Amino acid sequence: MAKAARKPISETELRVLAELEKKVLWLSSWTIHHANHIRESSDGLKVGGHQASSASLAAIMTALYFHALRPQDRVAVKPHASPNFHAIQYLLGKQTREKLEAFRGYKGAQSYPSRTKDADDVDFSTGSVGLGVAQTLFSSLVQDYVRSHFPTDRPEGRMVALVGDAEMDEGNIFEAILEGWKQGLRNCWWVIDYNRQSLDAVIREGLWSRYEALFKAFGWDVVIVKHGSLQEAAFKEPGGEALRTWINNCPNQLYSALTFQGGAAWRKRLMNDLGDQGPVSKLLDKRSDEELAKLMGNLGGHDLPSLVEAFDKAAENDRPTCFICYTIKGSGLALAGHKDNHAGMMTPAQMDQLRESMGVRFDHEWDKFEGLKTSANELQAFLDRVPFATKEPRRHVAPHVDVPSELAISIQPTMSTQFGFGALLNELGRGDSDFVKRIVTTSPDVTVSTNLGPWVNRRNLFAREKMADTFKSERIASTFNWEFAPTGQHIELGIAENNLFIALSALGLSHSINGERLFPIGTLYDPFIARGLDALNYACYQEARFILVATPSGITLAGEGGAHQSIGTPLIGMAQDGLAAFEPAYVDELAAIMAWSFDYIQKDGEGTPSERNWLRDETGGSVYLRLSTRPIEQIKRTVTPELRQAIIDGAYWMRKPGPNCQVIVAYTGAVAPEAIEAVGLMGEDRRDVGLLAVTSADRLNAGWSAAQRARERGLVHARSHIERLMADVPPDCGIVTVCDAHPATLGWLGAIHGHRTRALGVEHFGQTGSIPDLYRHYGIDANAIVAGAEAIAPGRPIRYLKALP
Ligand SMILES: Cc1ncc(C[n+]2csc(CCOP(=O)(O)OP(=O)(O)O)c2C)c(N)n1
Ligand SMILES: [Mg+2]
Repeated sequence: MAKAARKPISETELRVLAELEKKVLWLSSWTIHHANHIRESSDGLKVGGHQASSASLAAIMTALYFHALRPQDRVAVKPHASPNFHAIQYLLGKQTREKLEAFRGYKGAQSYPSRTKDADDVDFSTGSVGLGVAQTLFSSLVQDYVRSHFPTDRPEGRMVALVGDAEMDEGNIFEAILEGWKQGLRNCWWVIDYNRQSLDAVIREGLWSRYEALFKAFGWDVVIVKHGSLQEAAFKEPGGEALRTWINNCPNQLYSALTFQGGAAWRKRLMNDLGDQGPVSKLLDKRSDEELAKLMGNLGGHDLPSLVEAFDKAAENDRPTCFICYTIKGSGLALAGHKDNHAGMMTPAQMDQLRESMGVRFDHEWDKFEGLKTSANELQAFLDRVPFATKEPRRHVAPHVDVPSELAISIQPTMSTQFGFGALLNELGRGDSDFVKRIVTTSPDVTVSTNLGPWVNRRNLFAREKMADTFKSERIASTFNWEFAPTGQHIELGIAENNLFIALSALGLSHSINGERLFPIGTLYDPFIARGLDALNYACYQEARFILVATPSGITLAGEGGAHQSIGTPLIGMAQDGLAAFEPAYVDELAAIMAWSFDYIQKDGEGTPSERNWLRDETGGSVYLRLSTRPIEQIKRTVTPELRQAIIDGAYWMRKPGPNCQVIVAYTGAVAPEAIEAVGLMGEDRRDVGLLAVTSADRLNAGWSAAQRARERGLVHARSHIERLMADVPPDCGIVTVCDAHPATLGWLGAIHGHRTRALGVEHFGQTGSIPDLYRHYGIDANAIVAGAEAIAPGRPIRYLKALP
């Protein structure tokens, strides 16, 4: 379909945009200055890294927010340009003066744009460089996924990242580019703030051409916005070409240094290098120092006409586009170009100079239109018409989707939790409910080895275009019949765990961004959580909702050995905010946890803790399941509602300790058989031994902390689940805890009521062998449990104890 010819921007609009750019620059600089020099700060911490970084993007963000963006577009703003974002939202009436005045302060506007903590409609949080950038790419892929499955007449949004040039050093960006190419990325813009400065340094020469080649290689359009309109006009004057060539050959460091020094320095240097007593000298002579500095600072990224044109042109199609915009860090400020300016702050005197040049009176610093030439009425009318500033909420709300309270599964006598997971999904895959249609699985090249294969057989791989499985059409027998289809419900990723987590972050925000609820399930090997840990943290920070299934785990994967053995992941599960971690031993437990999870990930209520377990279950969150490939004998039992609840709350007595109990064993996960065996061995010499099955150390611990806090605030009857379970354990009883993970996972249980505790677990890794070999080697087998019990619990020697290796 032919597109309507692009209408060039009017002179009036350009004039207003220039006024707004000035205002954005002023307000962002003032916000930081205010936080440092005016607001009383008790901690004495100054705000670095914002004034120069923000100034670098003032024009680009003005052109985007006040002109190019539409309400359906979503943006990840370079972390240190957060003051610009808040200033823009302030001008648009979506940010308050109070929050700006409290920038970086308690409940004030955040230093780095925060989707959850800021009140002015941040689309994607940023802060850890590189992650927000990749998030835009995956959000675009998710938008395509959602539109394929749930057609809508809502307009397609564009996902835009404002990227620092040094931010491009982050490897996760490159992993994302590669994945985007595989998946047919569209509707994604990355605008690189090419100021050639990072935190520490001025960057290498010629980086832009590497970026250009790279992006083109992966199918992106590349738009280089190098010279502004003043420079382009000067190049057309006699002698102008010589100036263009000089600029093009000027090393980054020199350009920065001259920018910092100003007009006279520019003149001296240019006359030295280019002075010809002819046209070039004339070109320079006819400009005052100030005009010359303005000309040399007029790089494309600071020139509204060039930016508007570049954005308008690219908006004519949906191709992924990278804009390399030449800028000067600190442009328009006294800090411009200085290599130390990242943490630099303007002095009060410099700020006064800026105030004067901006025509801002004392005590009118926060006035929206102070010092601008255009009338307040005209500016306000313009702001009211800005497409991005729609009155409609830009965040969507998706209705709650009914999920089954129990999941069907036939439990085999011996089974692993990983196998159970595959079987549960396979069963779900037979269904056709709205809920099942909204499940989307994804995995970084471990779909088969984490047991998602049967599910994918039923539900297919997702691609915008249908693609047959050649093995199937050639009638070659395979366990896996995987076709790509627009209706497919599995997104197959390349091996890059960062991409998995950012994909989960994007899928897990679909309800808010696309208005369609998804139930994302991502699988990976447990040890490789560490590879994508910052991206996992990022996903949780944005309150994305997903289920992470990590399997296999621990030393229980035995023969795989070495770097495949995870030790610390349960501690990650406990420590990660926004993530409820479980490590079930039995498949019926897993089924109960998964059913609960589908509901939990949809919750978004207030954070009042429940009186039952002191967990804030109404706020919801994401879920991490640490599973195992170890087949273990399943327990024949009916999961009663009470048991189901206890499994979700984090623990239940597999064997309740009697009144004369001298020792209890608490275990989590795949070591259940060892714990059971040890309790059996001790039975002849110790009475009433208790066995505590822990399904979630994380939730037990969180509930315990919350109940203590509640009691400290006067709610004397507050009791968490674990406190109630342990209430009757006699005071002199010992506790042996055991898990295939760091002993600290359960070691804290003794602190609840002051029981002596021996925490068994894994502190070293890397050995290969069979499960019995390794459990013996690392001291988490039945004998080690018995030895631990004998060491801490009263009573006579335990007869079955063998010498420890
Ligand atoms: C993952 C991560 N590592 C380090 C930092 C600290 N840091 C903040 S900004 C920055 C340099 C950014 O340079 P650039 O992206 O070019 O932006 P500019 O400073 O030019 O605005 C660094 C290293 C961070 N925020 N995130
Ligand atoms: Mg930079």
